[in-house]
Amino acid sequence: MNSLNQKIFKIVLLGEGAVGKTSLKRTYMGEEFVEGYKMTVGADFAVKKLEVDYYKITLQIWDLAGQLRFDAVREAYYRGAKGALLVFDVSRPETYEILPKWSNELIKNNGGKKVPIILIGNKSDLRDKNSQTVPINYAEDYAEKLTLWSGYHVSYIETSAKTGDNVEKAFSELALQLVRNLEKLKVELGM
Ligand code: G3D
Ligand code: MG
Repeated sequence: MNSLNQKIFKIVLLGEGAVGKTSLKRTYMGEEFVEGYKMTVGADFAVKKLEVDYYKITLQIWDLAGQLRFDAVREAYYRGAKGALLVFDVSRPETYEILPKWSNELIKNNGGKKVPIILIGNKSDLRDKNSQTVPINYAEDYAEKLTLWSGYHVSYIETSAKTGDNVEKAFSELALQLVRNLEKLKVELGM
């Protein structure tokens, strides 16, 4: 493996407050799932290394407060993002309805550049306990819309940061999209 195959990607977690962004990041990083809601102040990031195909990938995972007050922080947050996990809470339909606001914010603050996105329905463990959950086919339809809009294939994945279900898969699926994108670029450039 040569150094050309080592890549660092900044990715961002997007979505309304309390959908589980910080919990997803923590679970993925192997940190304990903590009950007791703490607002993320400003932004912070975690670093995770993984291998995809022949690439050594470093994911810089940025996590921002859902709260919209910190304008300056938000701009720095989106700048240079190469991909995003767009997260809603399956048990709170309003967090699904507002997703377009987040995808538009991402593009607006990223120089108009569209990037690979994975749509995440988090808190899948609450599906059985709650009759008002967002239907899976709604989320799949929206992922299809995002695919047409962004020009990248957008998968829909249901996760639970609480049980850990599909959390690893969500991040590695995004990493895979980022690598495929690199490969596509190489072909286009005749490399
Ligand atoms: P945010 O970073 O998007 O704002 P947090 O969201 O990660 O802070 O999570 C908000 C609340 O949702 C927390 O609840 C957290 O424990 C809970 N949560 C996150 N992911 C899941 C999940 O997959 N399943 C369930 N059941 N709960 C989840 P509390 O009550 O601790 O404040
Ligand atoms: Mg948070």
